[in-house]
Amino acid sequence: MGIDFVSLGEVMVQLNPVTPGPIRYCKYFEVHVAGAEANTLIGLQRLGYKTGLITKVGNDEFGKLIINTLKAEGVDISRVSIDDEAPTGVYFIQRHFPIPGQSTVFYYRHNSAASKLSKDDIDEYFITSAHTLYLTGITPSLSFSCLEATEKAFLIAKRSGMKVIFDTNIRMKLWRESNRARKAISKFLSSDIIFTNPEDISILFPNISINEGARNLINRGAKMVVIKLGPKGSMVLTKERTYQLNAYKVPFVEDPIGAGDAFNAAFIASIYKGLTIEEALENANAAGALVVTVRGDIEALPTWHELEIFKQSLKKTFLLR
Ligand code: KDG
Repeated sequence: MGIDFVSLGEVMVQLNPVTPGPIRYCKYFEVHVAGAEANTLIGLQRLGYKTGLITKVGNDEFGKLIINTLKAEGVDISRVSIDDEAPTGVYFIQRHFPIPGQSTVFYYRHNSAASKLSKDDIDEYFITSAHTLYLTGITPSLSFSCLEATEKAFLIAKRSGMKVIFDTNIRMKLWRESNRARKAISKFLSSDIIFTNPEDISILFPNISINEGARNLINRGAKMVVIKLGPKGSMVLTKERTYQLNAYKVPFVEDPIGAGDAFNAAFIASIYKGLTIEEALENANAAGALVVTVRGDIEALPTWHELEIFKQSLKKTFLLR
């Protein structure tokens, strides 16, 4: 079948206000399609890889929009199913309020079609047709059946010798209690590459320092632990050493949501292309920086050529890293 990366997770319609500020005053909203796993897969598509997604959408207009979008981006949609009972998930974004430069999400996804994903949707043949399984901590938080589906995909991949990449992506609005998040996410920490951030590490390892927590992840078998520090840049830990790179400084922030997924796609694509960890971090920081300058998670995901133009343009101006 020839796909490189396979994933499972919810894709939603994102309603992003044209104006910043408290959402109750926002009159006009743009419609975007987004979801952590789909964002990264689309990022990988733009960087030349073939991807496939297992998901469920409602039998509604938003579901049709999501299918059309995934298809247009080249993602294999043969395992996207339609649930006749439950609706497609939706979320709203509030931008630049109460913290300028930051966004807040409001989910309308409880009992959504994707939350009904279950073990039965995990097709072993489809999973093993890829060389890498990409998962995030969002899918297991959606429902018990989603947790079971994620575990099944993980076990199939591990058993068949595939690579597994996992982003901890702890969304406390979904987990509600850190104990629940910790218990579920711990099941996936023997992945080959782990993407995370200091907040997630402190939820996973509450009584130790961030550095020790990150080291714990290496001790559990991860070959690389990639720590995203937002505007402060990013780090990679391997068994042998630590790498760190400052972020690109962009002239303005439109909406930072989705930057982490863009970062992941560029990092993964760079490593799989044989680039060094330093080069991968630079590309990942660049892709993340680009995405914060545009509303929507997938629109500004760059191609290799666009990444180069972006990096060169920032190097040429006084907005140095
Ligand atoms: O990483 C960006 C995602 O968080 C956003 O698109 C919404 O998938 C989403 C989620 O579950 O929070």
